[in-house]
Amino acid sequence: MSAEDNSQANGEQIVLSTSAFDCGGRCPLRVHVKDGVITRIEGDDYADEDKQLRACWRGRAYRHWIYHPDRLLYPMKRIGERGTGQFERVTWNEAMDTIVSELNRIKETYGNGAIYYGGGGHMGALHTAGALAKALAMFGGYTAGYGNISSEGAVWAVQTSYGDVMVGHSREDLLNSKLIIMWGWDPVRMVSGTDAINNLIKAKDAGIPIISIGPRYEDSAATLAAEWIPIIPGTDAAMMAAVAYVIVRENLHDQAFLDKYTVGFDKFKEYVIGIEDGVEKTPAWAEAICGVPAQRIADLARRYATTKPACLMDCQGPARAAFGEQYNRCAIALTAMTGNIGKPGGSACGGLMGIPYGHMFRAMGIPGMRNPTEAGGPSIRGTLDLNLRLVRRFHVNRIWDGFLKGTAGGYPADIKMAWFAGGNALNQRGNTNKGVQALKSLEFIVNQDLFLTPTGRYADIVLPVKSFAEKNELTRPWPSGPYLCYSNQAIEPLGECKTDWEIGCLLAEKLGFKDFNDKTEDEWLRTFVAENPEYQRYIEDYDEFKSESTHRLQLDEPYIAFKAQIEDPENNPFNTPSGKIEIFSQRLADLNNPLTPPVPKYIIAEREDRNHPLAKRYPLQLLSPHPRVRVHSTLQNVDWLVEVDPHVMWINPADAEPRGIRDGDEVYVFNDRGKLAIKAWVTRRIIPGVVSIYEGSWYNPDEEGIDRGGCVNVLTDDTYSPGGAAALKTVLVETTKA
Ligand SMILES: Nc1nc2c(c(=O)[nH]1)N[C@H]1C(S)=C(S)[C@@H](COP(=O)(O)OP(=O)(O)OC[C@H]3O[C@@H](n4cnc5c(=O)[nH]c(N)nc54)[C@H](O)[C@@H]3O)O[C@H]1N2
Ligand SMILES: Nc1nc2c(c(=O)[nH]1)N[C@H]1C(S)=C(S)[C@@H](COP(=O)(O)OP(=O)(O)OC[C@H]3O[C@@H](n4cnc5c(=O)[nH]c(N)nc54)[C@H](O)[C@@H]3O)O[C@H]1N2
Ligand SMILES: [Mo]
Repeated sequence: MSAEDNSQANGEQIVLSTSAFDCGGRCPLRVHVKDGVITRIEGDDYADEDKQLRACWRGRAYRHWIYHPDRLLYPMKRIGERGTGQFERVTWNEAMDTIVSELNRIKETYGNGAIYYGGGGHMGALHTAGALAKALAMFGGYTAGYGNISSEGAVWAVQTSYGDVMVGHSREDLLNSKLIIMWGWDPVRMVSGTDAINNLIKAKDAGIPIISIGPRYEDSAATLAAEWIPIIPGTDAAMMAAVAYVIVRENLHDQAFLDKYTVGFDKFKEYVIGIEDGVEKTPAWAEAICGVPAQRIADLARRYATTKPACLMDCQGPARAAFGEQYNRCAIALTAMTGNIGKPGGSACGGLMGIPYGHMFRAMGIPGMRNPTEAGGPSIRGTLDLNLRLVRRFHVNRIWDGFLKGTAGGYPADIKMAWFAGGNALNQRGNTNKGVQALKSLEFIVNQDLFLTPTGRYADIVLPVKSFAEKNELTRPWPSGPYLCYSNQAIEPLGECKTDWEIGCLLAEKLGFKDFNDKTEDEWLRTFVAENPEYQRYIEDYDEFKSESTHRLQLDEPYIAFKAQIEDPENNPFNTPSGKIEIFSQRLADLNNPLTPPVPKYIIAEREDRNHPLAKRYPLQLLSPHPRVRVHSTLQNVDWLVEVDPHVMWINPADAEPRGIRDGDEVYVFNDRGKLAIKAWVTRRIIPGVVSIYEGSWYNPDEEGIDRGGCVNVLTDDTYSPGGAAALKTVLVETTKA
C-alpha cells in the first residue's frame, strides 16, 4: 500500500506524502504508521538544508486533523431544522438514492439551471470533484460560479497588462535582488511557496534590505524587514501613483525599457502628473489618502527606482477589495517603469507569483465535458474577453444574492438545489447571514466534506470524504515550486469515507451512465504522469517518483517570469493585443467605464471605508487576513493549533482605550450585516482605525443571531469590484465590550 517499505525496527513504517489543501505551499511529510495507525507526522527536516521544504506548524499537526473526533465517517441525512446540526446515519445507497431522486425531480420541475454546483478544498489531480461535475454535465448540466473568490483582482490585472498569469519568479531568485519590498505580502504567516520563508531568511542574512508595507506589523515585518511602512487599507493605489509621480518628476524611470516593451506609459504619466484630471498625484496628495508621510513616499520612490535590481512583491489579499485590481495594476506599472520585469532579482508584480511548474495540471484530471447549461448564454460581464468570464454563471461572491433573487433579480437562473463538493461556502463567501437565508430558501442541498462544516449543517445529505492520508494522489505546489508531489496513501480509509472522484463515479453509476470510469486510481495516476507534458519532462519512472514522493526539479537557473519576452521580444511577444506590456489597455478604453480605466488609477468613488458616511456609525475598517494556523476554515478546532494561535481581534490601544476594551476582553464586533463575539488583542501591531480578524473560524450563531464562532464573513459584504475582485476587505464595523 505505501510507497516506501521503510520498515523500522519497531514495526513502524514511514510513508512519504503531502497534503493537498488550498494553501500556498505543499509540505513533504514523513508519516509514521504503526499497525495501520498514524503515530506521528514529521516535516522534511532530513533533506539537506538548501533543498528543505519545511512544513509549518499546520503540516506538523495534521495527525490531529485526520483523527479528529468530529470526522464524518458515514453518510448522514438531516433530521432537524436546517442549521441545527441534527443528522442521522444512512447507508451510501440511501444517500445516493435520495440525491438521484431529488436531482430528477428538480430537473423535471425547473430544468437543469436550477442546480447549483460548486467545489473546493482539494488541489489534487484525480480525487477532485471533476468526475462529479462531469456526471452532472452528462445529466444535463448545472449552474456554477464564475470568477475567483481568491485572486480575481490580481488575475484581472495580469490578464489586462500581460495576458498571462505566470508572473512569478522561483523563490531562490529573491537572493539576486538588492531590495525587497513586501507590499501587502506576508509570507511568514501566509504560506506563499513552501520555499519562500527559507529564501527570505537567506536574503535577510545576506544583508538584502527588506521593507514591509501594510496596515499591520506583519509576522514577515517582525522577522524579516528592516522597515515597516504602515498604510491605511485600500489606499495602496494612491501611494503607488505618488511613487510613480516622484519617479517621473525626477526622471528616474527606465525610458528605454518602457519604449521597447510597453505601450501607454505616456497616458499613465498624464494621469500621474495631473494633465488628465488636473490633480498632480504628489506624495502630499497621497499622504492625505493613505496616511504615509509624503517624505517617506518620496524616499521609497527614489530608493526603488535607483536600486537595481529591486523586487517589489504585491499580493492578492489587498486586491480582494473594492477596486482591488488597481493596486495590482499600479504595481505592474511601477515594475515596468523601473525596468525590473523579466530580470533576475526583479519582479513582474501582479500578485499571483505563479511559476509554471506549479500548474502542470492544466492538461489533467478526468476528461471533462462542457456544461450544457452554459451553452449559448450571453456573456454576463464582458469586461474582457477572457476564459474566466464564462456565460450564465453567478459571481462567486454573489451566490447568496443570486440564490435569493434568481432571474427576477437579473441572475441567470432560479436555484433550487445546491451541491457543495468541498469548500465551506457559507463560512468563506461574503455576508454569511445572507448565506443562511439563501440556503434556507433552497429545496435540497448536498455537502461532501471531512467534517460537518457550517455549510454542511444546512445540507439535507452530507457525504464523508477521505483525507489525503487515505488515498494516493498527485498534487501541485502553488504558487511556486519547482517540485512535483506524489501523495502516498498511509492508512486505510476511516469509516465509509470516499474521495470526491469516487463519489462522482458513484453518482454516474446511479444515473445509469455506463462506462463512465474505466480506470483504477493507480491506472489514472500512471496515465496522468505518462501523458502530461510537464511530467514527461521531469519524471522518468513513475514508481520511483511515487516512492520519493517529492521530486525536486533541477533547474539550470531560477525561473524568471517573462525572461524570454524581455531577452528576445521579436520572437516572444506578450500575450496582449499589442504584444507588449499594456500600461494603457485599449480593451479597457473600449469599455468606456470610468471604474475600469485604461491606465491604472486610484479610483475616487464611494466604497465602505473611513470616508464613507457609514463611518459615523461604524468607524473601524476591518481586515480579514488568512490565518496562520488554518487553511481558511480547514483545520478548525485542531487542539494543537488553537493553542498556538487563539482566535482574536487585533485592535490598536488608541481604539481600545476610548471603548474601555482591555487586552483579553470579550468584545462584540458588528455592522448592519451581522455581529460576532471574539476576544480582543490590544496591540500596536495594527494601525489605529483598523481592526483585524482572521478569516476561516467557523460560524456558530446563538439564539440571538450573534456569531459565537467569530466567523468574520458575518461582517463582510457579498459585492465585487468592477474588475471582479471579491470586496471582502472593504468593510466598516464598530466594536464594544461584550
Ligand atoms: N497559513 C495560511 N497560508 C495561506 C492560506 C491560509 O489560509 N493559511 N491561504 C492560501 C490562499 S488560498 C491564498 S489566496 C493566499 C492568500 O494570500 P493573501 O491574499 O495575500 O493573504 P491575506 O492574508 O488575505 O493578505 C495579505 C496581507 O495584506 C495585508 N493587507 C490587508 N489589506 C491591505 C491593504 O489595503 N494594503 C496593504 N498594503 N496590505 C493590506 C494584511 O494585513 C495581510 O496580512 O494565502 C495562501 N496561504
Ligand atoms: N473574509 C474573507 N473571506 C475569505 C478570504 C479572505 O481573505 N477574507 N479569502 C478567500 C480565499 S483567498 C479563499 S481561497 C477562500 C477559501 O474558501 P473555501 O475553499 O470555501 O475554504 P476552505 O476552508 O479551504 O474549505 C475547504 C473545505 O474543504 C474540505 N476538504 C478538504 N479536503 C477535501 C477533499 O478532498 N474533498 C472535499 N469534498 N472536501 C475537502 C475541508 O474540510 C473544508 O471544509 O476563502 C475566501 N474567503
Ligand atoms: Mo485563495
